[in-house]
Amino acid sequence: MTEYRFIVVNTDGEIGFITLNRPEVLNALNRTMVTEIVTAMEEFDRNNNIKAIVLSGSGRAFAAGADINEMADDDPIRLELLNQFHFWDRMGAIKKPVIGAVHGFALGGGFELALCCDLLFAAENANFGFPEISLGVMPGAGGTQRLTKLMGKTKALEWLWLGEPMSAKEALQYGVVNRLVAPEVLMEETTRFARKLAKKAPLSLRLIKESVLKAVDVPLLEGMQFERKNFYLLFASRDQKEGMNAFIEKRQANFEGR
Ligand code: DAK
Repeated sequence: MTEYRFIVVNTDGEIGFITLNRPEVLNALNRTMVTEIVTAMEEFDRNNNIKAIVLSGSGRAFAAGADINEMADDDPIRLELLNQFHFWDRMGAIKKPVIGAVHGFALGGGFELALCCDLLFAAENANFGFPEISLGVMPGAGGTQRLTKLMGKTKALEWLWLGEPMSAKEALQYGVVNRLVAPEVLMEETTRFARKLAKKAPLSLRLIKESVLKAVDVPLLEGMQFERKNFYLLFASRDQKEGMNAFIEKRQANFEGR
């Protein structure tokens, strides 16, 4: 496995865990850390033994945003040449389920990182927000787009303009997170859910994710056509035969992801 400086990567059965690990700066995302997160996600995505990925933060936060010290002197040409957005795009292209387990602050780039996850479990003490406006900038790694698609224009504008934090309860109310749990059981509950997913037919998980992400971007008819192709494709899998035969034979299906 690759050696990492700012994240901890480990596995437990079929679940891959990525933990942001700069607790002394509330897991502020420096460039190396973002590269490491993507590298670890892609390694898990390629690993046939891993069925789902859980992303979390160590210490008292998920992540308090991009590292302000690192970007304070940036200029547009340097940003263009660094092409850091490329890494964020790669996060959005992970095929396996990615579940974020958020506690404490998820601000700015930290919130954008959470929004790259497919599902979010939040501790009751989680705190989401886009404080970029107080720094004289705005979200640039998908925040204005992903938040708007989740909660609608008017609420998203309120949060992005004010830059104030959103409580975990509000995040649940507006469909930003899936579940709210007590901080002490956040990892346990998230892992339990990930294990449930790990038992499902892997190709179905993958093509459902692809189809749902498509729905966010395209008109209904185009999305339906895309869905249909994926539906046909699953009938070419051994798992479709296994799943249906198992039902008929009244036994548990044994999925292989093929
Ligand atoms: N960057 C660097 N250091 C940070 C940090 C951050 N974002 N957030 C916290 N820290 C550091 C603090 O400086 C402090 O360090 P020391 O003073 O101990 O050395 C340590 O973490 C503990 O923080 P505090 O002492 O401030 O803790 P408090 O509980 O009092 O306050 C806080 C917690 C989260 C309210 C506060 O730390 C805070 O306001 N942090 C900044 C939050 C913020 O503005 N985040 C948004 C940053 S803008 C991009 C992609 C994405 C982005 C940019 C570019 N490209 C692909 C190019 C995203 C931009 C952003 O996220």
